[in-house]
Amino acid sequence: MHTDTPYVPPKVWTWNKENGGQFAKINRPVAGATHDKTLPVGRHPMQLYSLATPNGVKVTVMLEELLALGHSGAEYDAWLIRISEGDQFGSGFVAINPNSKIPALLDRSGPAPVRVFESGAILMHLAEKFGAFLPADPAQRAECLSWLFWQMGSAPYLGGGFGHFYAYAPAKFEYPIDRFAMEVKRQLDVLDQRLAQSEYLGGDAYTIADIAVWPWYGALAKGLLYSAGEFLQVQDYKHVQRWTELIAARPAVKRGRMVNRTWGEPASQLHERHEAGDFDTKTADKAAVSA
Ligand SMILES: N[C@@H](CCC(=O)N[C@@H](CS)C(=O)NCC(=O)O)C(=O)O
Repeated sequence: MHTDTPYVPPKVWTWNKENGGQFAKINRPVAGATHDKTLPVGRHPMQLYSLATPNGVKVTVMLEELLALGHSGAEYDAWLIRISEGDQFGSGFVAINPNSKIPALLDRSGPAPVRVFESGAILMHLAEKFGAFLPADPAQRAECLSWLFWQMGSAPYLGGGFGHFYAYAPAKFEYPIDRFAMEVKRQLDVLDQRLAQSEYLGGDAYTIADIAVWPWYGALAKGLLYSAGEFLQVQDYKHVQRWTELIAARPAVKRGRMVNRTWGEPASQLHERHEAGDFDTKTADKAAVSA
């Protein structure tokens, strides 16, 4: 509970279930399943269990990009995991991701299903499997993977650090907001300086580095994350702005953003995706009409 008295940590931390904050209901200090629940399995080689947060969008964009290139092996069923309702703690989900976070992929294309969790690992798995969006040339590959892992290491400061204290914490505290705003502006400048040198993060080609970074930093640059555009003066990062628009215009990106989305314009929400035609017939606006 927040009070004005300075906090003195006790000798031993204990779990205070009433500590407030937007995610207090789902946060726990232990791992593992809370209930039995089998996951549904569709007919396609790739079974994705996810939600359209930035981490989820990385994978649906990648699958849509692969399909756009003609890789039919990337056909997928995208099942909705409602993290605010604790679906990530169902036994079936935990068997695929012991870390209980979306996105999680079950690749059923081989003799035995392969589970993959962590969005960066999923992007690499798909890129290597289909030989796409990850350059073969060793120097270009190293540059691409460096930016991919930059994203994995940096975004927690943006989401769990800045976003949490600026938008979600039960009260506004200057110290963490100041600390994480400084870090996020530094990160935007890192991207801006890189994108002043090359069209995409990895170089001349669009790669899984862009697919990983765009859902977070592109959304931030458009002022769509945490309503923080003005606070962080995102318009000043001109090269990030150019790159954000370039990627947003890709048809596969437009589709990928819609999958497993349960908020925003009904026409932008495709709660589950099982067929390419679902984008035309099953968005929330149309589902509401046919219900
Ligand atoms: N490093 C992970 C982060 C995944 C992650 O944080 N997922 C969030 C949604 S964006 C989640 O599932 N949260 C549910 C929870 O923490 O219980 C990845 O990139 O896959």
